[in-house]
Amino acid sequence: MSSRPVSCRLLAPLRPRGSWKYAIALSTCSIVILIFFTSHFARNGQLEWVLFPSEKAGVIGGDELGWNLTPSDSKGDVPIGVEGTCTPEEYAQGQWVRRPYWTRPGPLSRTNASDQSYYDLLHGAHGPEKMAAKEDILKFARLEGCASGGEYIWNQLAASKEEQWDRFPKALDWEWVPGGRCTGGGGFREWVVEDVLRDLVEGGGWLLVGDSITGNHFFSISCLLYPHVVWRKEDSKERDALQSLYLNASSPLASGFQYPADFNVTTTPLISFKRVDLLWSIEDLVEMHRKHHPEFYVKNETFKLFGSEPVWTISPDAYLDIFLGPAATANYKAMVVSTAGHWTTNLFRGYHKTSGSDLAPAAASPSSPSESFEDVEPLLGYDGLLVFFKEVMVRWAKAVQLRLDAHASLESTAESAPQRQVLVRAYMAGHADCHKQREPFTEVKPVVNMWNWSEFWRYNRIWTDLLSPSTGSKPRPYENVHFLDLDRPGALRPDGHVAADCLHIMTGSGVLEGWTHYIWHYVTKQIH
Ligand SMILES: *[C@@H]1O[C@H](CO)[C@@H](O)[C@H](O)[C@H]1NC(C)=O
Ligand SMILES: *[C@@H]1O[C@H](CO)[C@@H](O)[C@H](O)[C@H]1NC(C)=O
Ligand SMILES: *[C@@H]1O[C@H](CO)[C@@H](O)[C@H](O)[C@H]1NC(C)=O
Ligand SMILES: *[C@@H]1O[C@H](CO)[C@@H](O)[C@H](O)[C@H]1NC(C)=O
Ligand SMILES: CC(=O)N[C@H]1CO[C@H](CO)[C@@H](O)[C@@H]1O
Repeated sequence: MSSRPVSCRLLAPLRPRGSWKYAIALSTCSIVILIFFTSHFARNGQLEWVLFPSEKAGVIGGDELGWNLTPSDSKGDVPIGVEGTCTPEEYAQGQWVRRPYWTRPGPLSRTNASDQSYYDLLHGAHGPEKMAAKEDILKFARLEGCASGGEYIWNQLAASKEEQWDRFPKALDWEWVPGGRCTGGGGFREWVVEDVLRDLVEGGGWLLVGDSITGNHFFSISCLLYPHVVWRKEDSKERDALQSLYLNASSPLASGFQYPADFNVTTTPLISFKRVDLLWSIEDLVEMHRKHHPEFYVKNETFKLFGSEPVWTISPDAYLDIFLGPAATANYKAMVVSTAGHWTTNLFRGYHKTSGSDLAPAAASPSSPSESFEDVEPLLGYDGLLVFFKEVMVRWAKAVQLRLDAHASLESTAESAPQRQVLVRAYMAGHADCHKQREPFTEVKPVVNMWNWSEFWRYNRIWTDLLSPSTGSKPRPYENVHFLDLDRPGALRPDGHVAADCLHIMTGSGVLEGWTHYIWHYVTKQIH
């Protein structure tokens, strides 16, 4: 493993000199909120009222900031800075409802569980109930095709193994009906492909950053937006080369949009996928590990953090350069990241225990605060790896927010520049024996520990603690970095995996499509 010196610009802002800007932004924000609170309380004289985001900001009684004052007993704690009416938690608190594929226009949720219009529309017309050819899967999924093509398509659609065809069409007969305020009443945006494309063109696209599960997600989007997008990969044979979906200039929809200045239909992607397994480069992680955990190196002069498992991963600066590039090649508004699947003690071989299980908690070792590293025992197994994960993701969130702030101040003269947002999508565990499963679960079951999937929830917990506000009155710690806890719908779909394994997710079952639907809603409505 190389240990060449790291020249990572993101490590620099963590020095005290770099934090002033963030501190000023935070305190300015706090002052604004304080003044706002004080003036409203003075005007209304009602201290029990809390700030609550307007259901229709600026339409019914919204004030100048787009917030409404609503009695505190109305609806749970909605954090300041998260507008709108269908939070990730509410979306995820729904259920899978069986709706035969021929009664639905596509794999996505309607917002109204009792809406029968598709049944009415189709007058009971009945589609085939057996899969006879792999192409049938598109019919069952109600997809015309997928822009991201090749033979690969049949793996992503889970149709590659004939001996599993008896899973279909049932696996595509389920619709996610979200919970809370997302259902009925227009709380959750209805999926309309033209509206989605308009938002991607006019409001800015998405850069997806993550491992092969994010690759699954990207593929599914290429089907949802087909034939209005065309797929291209950067000119390189590398597995991690950037892949993008561009607007299909011949699509009849293409003439109906208002294109931002510098948008070029040929070169401005709507959605891109950059493979990055760990969110940091190997060199970054080796350097940070030495800094945070000298105890490993004191005990063992030949200690190595990484083993020999292959991994594709680069520095945050490298993918933020893509994200924040010029509109002609990068008109992105949102970056969606996810990681955990490669954070194993197999890749991080230095954390593997030579005896005992990596999953077992470390024996409690008495420690006194005055200890130097020579006395500290390295903490091995997942307990230790998760400590390190947390340390580097705290640095990641700070670094990303600082870079967004720096970029926003550079761009403050250009009025049309979108406010960039970074969304961290929760990581989802797989299901044991998934190819024998024929129905969704109605409640989440404990994860069976294959490939150390039983550890994934701990990575998600770290993101929750890091990115979610602890109370409704506290500003979010990283204003433009959000956590989307969307893993429940997928956790309820043991029947929704690809043919080759039980972690990757099939396109068309509604899980990946639901992520896309929710992210679109979140970016354009919740935090607009
Ligand atoms: C849901 O759909 C049903 C049937 O179309 C309709 O009667 C009902 O008003 C709808 N509910 C909401 C909240 O839109
Ligand atoms: C682009 O759109 C046109 C018109 O709908 C269609 O004929 C063509 O097949 C599309 N191209 C791709 C690559 O999907
Ligand atoms: C868009 O990009 C292509 C490829 O680089 C270029 O040939 C074309 O001139 C550009 N169009 C405009 C309007 O700038
Ligand atoms: C020291 O680290 C190397 C490389 O990680 C490892 O192979 C070796 O077993 C370690 N030695 C001890 C005594 O832990
Ligand atoms: C794929 C992987 O990382 N498997 C490991 C999960 O945890 C067990 C128990 O520690 C290991 O033996 C596996 O190698």
